[in-house]
Amino acid sequence: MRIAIGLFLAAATAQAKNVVENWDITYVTTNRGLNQPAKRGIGVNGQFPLPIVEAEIGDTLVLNIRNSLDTPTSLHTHGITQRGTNYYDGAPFVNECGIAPGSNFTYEIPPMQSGSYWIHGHTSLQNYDGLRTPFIIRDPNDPYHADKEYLFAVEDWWPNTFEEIFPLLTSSDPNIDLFANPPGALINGVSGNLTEPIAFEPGKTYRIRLISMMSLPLWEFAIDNHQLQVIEVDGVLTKPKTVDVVRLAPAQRVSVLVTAKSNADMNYQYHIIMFGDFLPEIAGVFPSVFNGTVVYNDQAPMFVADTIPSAFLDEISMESLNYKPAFVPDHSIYLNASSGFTQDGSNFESFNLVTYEDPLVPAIFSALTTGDMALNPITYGPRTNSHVLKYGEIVEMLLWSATDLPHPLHLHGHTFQLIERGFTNDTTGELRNIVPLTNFSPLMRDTIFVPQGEYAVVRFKADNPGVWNMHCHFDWHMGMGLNMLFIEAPEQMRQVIRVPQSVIDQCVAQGIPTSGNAAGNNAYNYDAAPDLFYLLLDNPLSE
Ligand SMILES: [Cu+2]
Repeated sequence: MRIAIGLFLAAATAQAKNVVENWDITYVTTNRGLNQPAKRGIGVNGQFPLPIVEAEIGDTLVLNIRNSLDTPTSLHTHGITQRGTNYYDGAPFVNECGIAPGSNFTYEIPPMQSGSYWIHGHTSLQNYDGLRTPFIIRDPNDPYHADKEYLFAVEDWWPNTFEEIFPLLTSSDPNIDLFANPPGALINGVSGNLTEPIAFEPGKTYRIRLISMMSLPLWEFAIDNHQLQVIEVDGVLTKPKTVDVVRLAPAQRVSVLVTAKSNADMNYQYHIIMFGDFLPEIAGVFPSVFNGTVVYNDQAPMFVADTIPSAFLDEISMESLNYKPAFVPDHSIYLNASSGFTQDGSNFESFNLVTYEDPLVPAIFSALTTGDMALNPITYGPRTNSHVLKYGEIVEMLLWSATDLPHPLHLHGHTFQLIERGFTNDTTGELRNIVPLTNFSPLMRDTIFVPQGEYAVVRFKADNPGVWNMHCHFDWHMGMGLNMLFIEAPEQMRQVIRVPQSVIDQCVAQGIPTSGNAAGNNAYNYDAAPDLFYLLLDNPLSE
């Protein structure tokens, strides 16, 4: 028995490898093959699309980055919990100082999870300008078998850069049309109009990975006359759930298994639809329908469907595969995601009317260097909306979206259990939808979509010492301040987090301090940190 275990470990060690990516992050001016003007996007090694990253569970991802932009950059491996490597989570002024222009930096990320993820820029919405790519980690012992895999990674591509659109987002001018230059869709990096056929053989099973790298729209995936069996949500395996259509909000991922027909008498269409109830209908743009072919037989006729299904996943009824009943909360946090306005009518987004701005000192350094003051949220500055968590406590977030905007909310470093959904105006609670509290394993994911006028209750265990962003994954909203921080177990952080010299060197190169509170001082003086300004729920300029 002892020998068998030894052999198993040796085999596992021998298989683990470094997956090395050498990326020179560069500007690329292009329209990505879409019918729109070219813009200055952000590519890798002078090219689009970016290389897709693939690994096996146990591998280490080594991302060798050269920053050839004229501004700092950083990369977030979305959904990877970064246990013990908080400094590689990629959020500037949270986990690191950003990679200085003209310099090199290496992220070394042991991916302990399998599943469907993505890697994207986290500095100044570089994601919006194209710095994003799928990241797939396979598990040779995956309980779900498929004969073959297909991937659909979908992103929107706007003809303006984030720097160009940002002043329009916050402007007090009511006549600005944010959709005057609407986006196109890219499927697997190329124009949605060039959908690739996929081949099915009778009787075989296919795993289709759906990865949303959208900045704003949602999208749906369906195959005519085929059912989709959901088996993975945001990297977490689920009990199989049969659906006709999968809808994804920005940053969400889903894997489905599809069993092919038993004969090759017909071919079928798959559909990818880019849309958003909160987006204006624009002829030829929203909603956008892209049809591709599922080929069984070149000679066979095409099946014609009457309708294309459209629906959210019923997440409340879904279960994670490993039995973990609903957590019992120790600490509940109400987070109202809402628009807010300044006295002059400028528009921001906020949690609880605090609109986020980077501290002067990255929060990881404040947590590691300020002693007992690290337990006081104000140490991280008045504009970071920091919540300090105790090691191991169960944290409940009540995510409230009472205003006219929906939000895909993403927590770094964790997956959370979905416990409850409902409507913010449901005073009697009749429409509350709550998971069973026993004999049920709530869905766990890292990005939850909260539609306008609705709320969600999620819970997670604070067992990953570090500083973690929680933000809206609509790039527009994150840029407008819908962002906050969890300072998770700062005392335990000091025992497990050893920030590499390469991270410190990037701060030194950019003159960014690596100790003290958000203002680089002791915790009782944060005058130099970005100051809180009060937002109003209603625009004072509108009648
Ligand atoms: Cu949002």
